[in-house]
Amino acid sequence: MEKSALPDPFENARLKKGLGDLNDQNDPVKMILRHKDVRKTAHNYKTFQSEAKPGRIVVPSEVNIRETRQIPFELDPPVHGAYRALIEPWFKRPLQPEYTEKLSAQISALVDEVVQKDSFEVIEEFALVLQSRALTLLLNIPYEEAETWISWGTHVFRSEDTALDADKANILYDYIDGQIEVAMENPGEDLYSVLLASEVAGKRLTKEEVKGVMVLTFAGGRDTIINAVTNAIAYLSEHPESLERFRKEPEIIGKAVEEMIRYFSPLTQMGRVVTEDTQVCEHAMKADSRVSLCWASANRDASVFEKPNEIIIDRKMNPHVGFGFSHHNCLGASHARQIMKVLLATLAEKVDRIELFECKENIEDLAEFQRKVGYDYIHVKFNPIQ
Ligand code: EMZ
Repeated sequence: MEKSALPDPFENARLKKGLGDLNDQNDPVKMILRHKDVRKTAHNYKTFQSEAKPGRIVVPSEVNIRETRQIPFELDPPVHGAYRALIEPWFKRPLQPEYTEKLSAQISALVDEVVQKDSFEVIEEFALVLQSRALTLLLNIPYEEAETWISWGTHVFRSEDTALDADKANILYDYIDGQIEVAMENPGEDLYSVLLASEVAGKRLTKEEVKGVMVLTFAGGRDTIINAVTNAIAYLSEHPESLERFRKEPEIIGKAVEEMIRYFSPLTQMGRVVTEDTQVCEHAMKADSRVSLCWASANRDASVFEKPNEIIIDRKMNPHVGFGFSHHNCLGASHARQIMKVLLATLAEKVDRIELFECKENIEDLAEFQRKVGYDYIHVKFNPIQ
């Protein structure tokens, strides 16, 4: 097996039952595993809600480490739509040419930094740095601020010892509270200031609502982007022919990004809370119980994807759910896609071959299932194009 492979642990359960079981902090989760069921459930926000107690739709549940409602993520229609409409244009800025140029300059500089090294660790020295620097563009704040976020490590709620680290979460909350105060005293062109000046249904956003958008922006795009970047580098180290294709046919890069997002599925699953007695996959579910939409499993469903366990770098039909589905599709998707496109193009331009040395897999423990999501560490060398 290739070191860069991400095996599919859900196949058996998906074929046999379509469901999986997870006991998450005594608040069990019925995992929905088939592509069709995942999409159907995601669409039905009335029976499967996101607007539950803050933190409860996340798996593992964050109810014990978070009170702030993440917006628009933890709202449902119709309220969801009003917030989403307000926030969405800002999160589409990554599609503007000036944004892409700045992102390209950042990523080029970073590749130039590491390309000289005999070996470097991708997560700490590359992916975390890349994600943090790119976030300064999304927030429209000074580049130097990235240093603070780099010092927080790869996940804002998770540390080495625990999946739900309250002390770590408080660092983020206090930081955001502080930044909101700064923006109130000294409004600028940054996301905090823009949100503070915005209205939904004729009412100014409250500080708590602004905090809700900011927590989502920091938390949702952190380990997900870091894993996508790291997994892409691991894959390319074992598939130099793909780098070669990006050089010769740069027009396939968009498809390659979608295929990587499908295959890596950086976010394994997202929960919903059941609002009334119902059924999923012929299984009775009680009101107030939890289900999850397992994007990672749906993305390997052989009834939808031919050769689901292979990266087909220019896959034509690719209805993946790596960025979620329906109303709650990923707000940061434009930013994430742009990062991945620029990354692949920059590597193709500057790197001849990637050598992979030692690595340790990061396995997400989902009781019944063990899912590799990326690495704890991975050492590589970029051999430059001469
Ligand atoms: C939440 C989530 C959003 C959650 C779309 O995903 O990402 C997770 O990484 C965070 O822990 O709070 O933001």
